[in-house]
Amino acid sequence: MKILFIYPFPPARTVVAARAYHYGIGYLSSMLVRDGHQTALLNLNSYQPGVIKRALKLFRPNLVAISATSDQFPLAARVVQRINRLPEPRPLVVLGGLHATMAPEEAVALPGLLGICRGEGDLALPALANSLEGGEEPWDILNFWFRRDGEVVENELGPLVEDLDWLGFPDRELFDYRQIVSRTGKASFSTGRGCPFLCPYCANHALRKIYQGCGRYLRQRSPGHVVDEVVEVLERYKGVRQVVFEDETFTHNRKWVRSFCEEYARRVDRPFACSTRVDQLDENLIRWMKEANCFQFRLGIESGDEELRSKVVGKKISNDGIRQVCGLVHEADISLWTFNMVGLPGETEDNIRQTIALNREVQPETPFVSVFRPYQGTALYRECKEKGWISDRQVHSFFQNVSMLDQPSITARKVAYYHNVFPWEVSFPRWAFVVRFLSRVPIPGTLTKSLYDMVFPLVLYTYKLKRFLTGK
Ligand code: B12
Repeated sequence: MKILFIYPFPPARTVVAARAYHYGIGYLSSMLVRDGHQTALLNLNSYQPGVIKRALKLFRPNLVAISATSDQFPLAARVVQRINRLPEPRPLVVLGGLHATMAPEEAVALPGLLGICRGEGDLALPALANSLEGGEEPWDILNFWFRRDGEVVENELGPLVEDLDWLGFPDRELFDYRQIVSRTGKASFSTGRGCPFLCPYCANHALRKIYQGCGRYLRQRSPGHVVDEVVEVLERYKGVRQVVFEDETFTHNRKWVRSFCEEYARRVDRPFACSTRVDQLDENLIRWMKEANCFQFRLGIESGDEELRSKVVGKKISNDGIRQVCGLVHEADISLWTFNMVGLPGETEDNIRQTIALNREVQPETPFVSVFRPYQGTALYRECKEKGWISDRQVHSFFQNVSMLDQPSITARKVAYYHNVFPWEVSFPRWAFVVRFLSRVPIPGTLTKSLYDMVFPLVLYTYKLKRFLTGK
C-alpha cells in the first residue's frame, strides 16, 4: 500500500527551519517499508493547496499520514480540510504526533480524518496499513482513535517497544537527507526515548503518565547500535562535518555514556554535540566526552532566577551550579549553547534581566531564547488555564515572539521586546542599544510586532559573522 507522509512546517521567521529531519516520520517509514509498503513525504512550509493536490495526483497514496506537534497542528488541520474537499476517490487520512497524543479530543474532532494515533506509532501505523491492505476492519487497532459513523472509537495504548534497537534505523532517504547534509554539514541522531525528569512545562511528565502500565517509558538504544547508525550515515552521506545527538538529556545514564564514548572514539572521527542538564554533567563526564570528540554542550538555563527555575520550570539547579559546570565546559574548550525562556508564568522584567545577566556571566557561544508556550496536556498549561492567563492569540511558528499568556506580572509586548533584545544583550551588549531602539518602535495595528521584526534576519548574519571571525 502507498502511504504519503505530510510534515507541515509552519513558516518560521528564519530560514533555519526551512527543512528538517523528523525522527518520528523516519521510524514510521522504515517500519512500513519493512512490511512491504511504499512511502513518500511531502514537506509543507506553508499552506499550499496546489502542492497538496499535485502530490496526491503524482503519488496516488491509499493513506495519508500527517505528523504534527502543537505548533504544527493549525497547519495540519488546514491540510486535512483541503484533502477532504478534493473529489472522490480520496485517500484515507490519519494524524499522529505530539498534539494528537496530548490533546486527542481536539485532534480527533477534525472532520475528514479516519482517525488519530495516540503515542508511538511504530507498531500501530503498520498494523493499520496491513489491515487496510488486507481489506479488514481497522477499528480495534491499539493506539488509534477512529471516527466511525459519527462516533469516536477510543482504543487503548498498546505496549511500548522495549528494545529500541529492534526498530532498526529511521529512514533518512525519505527526507532527501543528502540535501539536508549538504546544506547544514550536520547529521542528527536520536539515542533513546523519554526523559527521567518531570519538568512541568515539557511533554515528558504527561507522556509518562499517559503510558502508565504500557511498559518502561525511559528507553535507550545500545551504544553499539547508535554508533552503527552514525557510521552508516557518515558512509552514505558525504559532507557530514558534525554529529548532533538531539535527545533532551543525553548524559542521564553515566554507564551508558561511558560505554558510548569508548565506542564512538574507536569508530567515529567526527566531532559531536549533545543536549543535557547542568546537574547531569561533572568533571569526569566532561573529560570522557571530550576524549570522544564532543565539541559542544547545549544546556538549559531557562531562567536566571533560582526560584522561578525551581518552582515553575521544575529544575532544582542553583545559579552557582550553572556557573561551575559552564566553567568546566569552557576549561575543557568545549563550545557552549544555552537554552532560555522568557514570558514564564509569574515572570517579571527583573527576572528576565537576571537571565540575561547569568548568560553574560557564563558566556555561551550562542544563547538561544524562546517565548514560553504552555502546551496542552502539561501541568503548566493547566495552571495557566486555571488562572485565566491563556489568551486566544494564535502562535503559528516556533520562532515567533508572541506570548500566548496575558498575565499580571509582564505584558505580551514586553515579552516580545525581551525576546528580541536577549541575544544582543548577552552577546553584543555594546550594540544592543540599536535593537532596543528598533524593538521599541511598534508597528501600528499589531500587538507585539516592532520595527525589529523587519530587520530580524540580520541577527542570523551577526552570529555567522561572529563564528567566522572567531573561527568557531
Ligand atoms: C528531538 C526533539 C527535537 C529536535 C528534532 C525534532 C524533530 N523534528 O524530530 C529539535 C531539536 C530540532 C527540536 C526542536 C523543537 N522542539 Co522538540 N523535541 C524533541 C524531543 C526531545 C524528542 C522528539 C523525538 O524525536 N521523539 C522520538 C520520535 C520517534 O517520536 P515522535 O516524533 O513523537 O514520533 C512518534 C509518535 O509521536 C508517533 N507519530 C508521530 N507522527 C505521527 C504521524 C502518524 C500518522 C502516526 C500514526 C503516528 C505518528 O509515532 C512516532 C514513532 O513512534 C521532544 C520531546 C518528546 N518527548 O517528544 C521535543 C518536543 C517534540 N519539542 C518540542 C518543541 C516545543 C520544540 C521547539 C518548538 C522548541 C523551540 N522553541 O524552538 C523546536 C521546534 C523547531 C523544529 N525545528 O522542529 C515540544 C513539542 C510540544 C508540543 N506539545 O507540541 C516537545 C514535546 C518537548 C516539550 N517541550 O514538551 N525538537
